[in-house]
Amino acid sequence: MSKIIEAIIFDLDGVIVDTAKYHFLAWKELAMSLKIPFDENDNEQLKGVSRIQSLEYILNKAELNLTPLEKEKLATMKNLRYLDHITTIDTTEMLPGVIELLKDLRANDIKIALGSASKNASFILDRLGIMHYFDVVVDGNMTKEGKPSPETFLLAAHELNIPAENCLVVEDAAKGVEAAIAANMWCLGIGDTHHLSLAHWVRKDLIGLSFSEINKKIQSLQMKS
Ligand code: B16
Ligand code: MG
Repeated sequence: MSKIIEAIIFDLDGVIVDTAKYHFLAWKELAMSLKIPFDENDNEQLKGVSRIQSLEYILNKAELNLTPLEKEKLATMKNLRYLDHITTIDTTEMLPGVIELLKDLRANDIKIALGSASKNASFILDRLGIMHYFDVVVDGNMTKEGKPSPETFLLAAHELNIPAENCLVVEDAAKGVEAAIAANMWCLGIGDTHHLSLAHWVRKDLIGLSFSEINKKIQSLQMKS
């Protein structure tokens, strides 16, 4: 079979593992300590967004101006709370269909990368015991610009030595989809079409998805474009 897609770049939070709920709890605890309201809608805005940009979003809600050092302290506090929630994370928290897809991609000789804004990405992949599936891991420690900048995904493609147009990004966040499109890559959004309208293709989840289906879908999208 001829392959348009030679590499798949996975986002982490919300695609491989359901950690968004722990980010939410940790941000909510921090926001409450600052007496700033924070709800699920706010959390949706923070998906895929770096830790410091997320903090700035929360502080802006209360028009709080803090020094860079004060912000750094709050970001560290949030991360310690988040780490408390994820220290015992295990394979039971992986999202359905992920392992089967990773195995199928390996069997089809497709390169696999991680493209996450999280600075905790390697810790989480290790805890889940899936690090060995990844040819390349790009995380928040390696990039200057967060999503929607294409930097994360372009760096992953560069490290894989695969042209951007032969990469498919799998993302759950609107900002991540924007980043994939800006990188000139194909994008599969995971979640609801309402948040992910810029993606080339949206699925509810990864259950039952195989490389053969991905290849067929991208070929049909390419013919239409
Ligand atoms: P950390 P992703 C992102 O991961 C999360 O979606 C986002 O909510 C979080 O603020 C960001 O990582 C930074 O995470 O505080 O662990 O460095 O979705 O790009 O895999
Ligand atoms: Mg995500």
